[in-house]
Amino acid sequence: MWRKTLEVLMDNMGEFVSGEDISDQLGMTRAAIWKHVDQIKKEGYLVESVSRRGYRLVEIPDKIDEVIIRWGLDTKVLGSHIVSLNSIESTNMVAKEMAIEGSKEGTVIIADEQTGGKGRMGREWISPSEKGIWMSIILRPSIAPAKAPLITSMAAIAVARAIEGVTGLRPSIKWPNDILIGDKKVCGILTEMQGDMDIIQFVVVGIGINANLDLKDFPKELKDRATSLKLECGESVIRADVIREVLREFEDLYSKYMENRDSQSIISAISKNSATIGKKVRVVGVNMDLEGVAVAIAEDGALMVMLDD
Ligand code: BTX
Repeated sequence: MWRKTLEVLMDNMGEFVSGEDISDQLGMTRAAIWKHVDQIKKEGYLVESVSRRGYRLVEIPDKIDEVIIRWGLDTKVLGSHIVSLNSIESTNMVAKEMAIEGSKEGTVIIADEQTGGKGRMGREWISPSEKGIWMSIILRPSIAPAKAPLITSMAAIAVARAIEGVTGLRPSIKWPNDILIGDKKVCGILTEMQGDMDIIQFVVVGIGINANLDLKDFPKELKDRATSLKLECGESVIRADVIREVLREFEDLYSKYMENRDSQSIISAISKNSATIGKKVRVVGVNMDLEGVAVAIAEDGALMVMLDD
């Protein structure tokens, strides 16, 4: 219930609101409001209490909380339902369970910490507490499964744009699912889907962004291959600001694509920012191991590789 009081204080950020006004708005006693404010302070928000003037929210902490993320979020679908969790094995796992149970398109599951964060092909994704953005988005696009890689591409463009918008850094996209700053990984995307031959039932887009990790947060083997927004800009970012931007950019690309089914703008955006095209690559999959030069990205989001032969 304290979140209701927090919403009122956030709507009046920087201004005093009397306990009486809040209790009238929420239909609760002033004693209840007082308890809520006490809880809000314990949660790390800076609230001034001045007798006869009321309460004033002065500072919002860098927290993963649905109220903070929703604040000023102007998307229609993505983030229409947000579930924020403290610690969980993997947000993709929770999202898949929720999608199977019928959660609606645009649901976002986000956690402060993942104890078993997943990369592709069973790899591990390091997700320390309070340092990053570990989130999964449920989508229900009416497209053929073969087009699913486009969703990963949209997410990658959205993350790159959000990072640039919030920090001014210029990330590049390593096909298909990594965002780099320089040659270091700052974000990974894990798209998982369920469907049959012709139609997708749901897609879960898992996005891991290293927001405020310090060098000591990375294991030894990743120290020179991974980075964080904080390490690159020299100051911490407010994670909710980045999350809102990702949701906004992603929704923009996704809704346009669902409307006109034209992948060209996605392909050209991802090609323009590509850290892969023109490079020698080794493509390792479950049943393949190929080497060649990445030449282009195809209409369905696949990477076109020119093999030596
Ligand atoms: P990937 O398989 O492309 O990358 C995994 C590899 O990246 C690891 O083997 C390791 O070398 C490196 N790595 C691990 N953790 C990090 C990190 N924090 N920063 C940089 N490099 C790292 C990429 O898979 C897809 C990752 C998706 C993560 C999100 S978080 C929310 C959602 N829930 C979940 O369990 N996974 C997704």
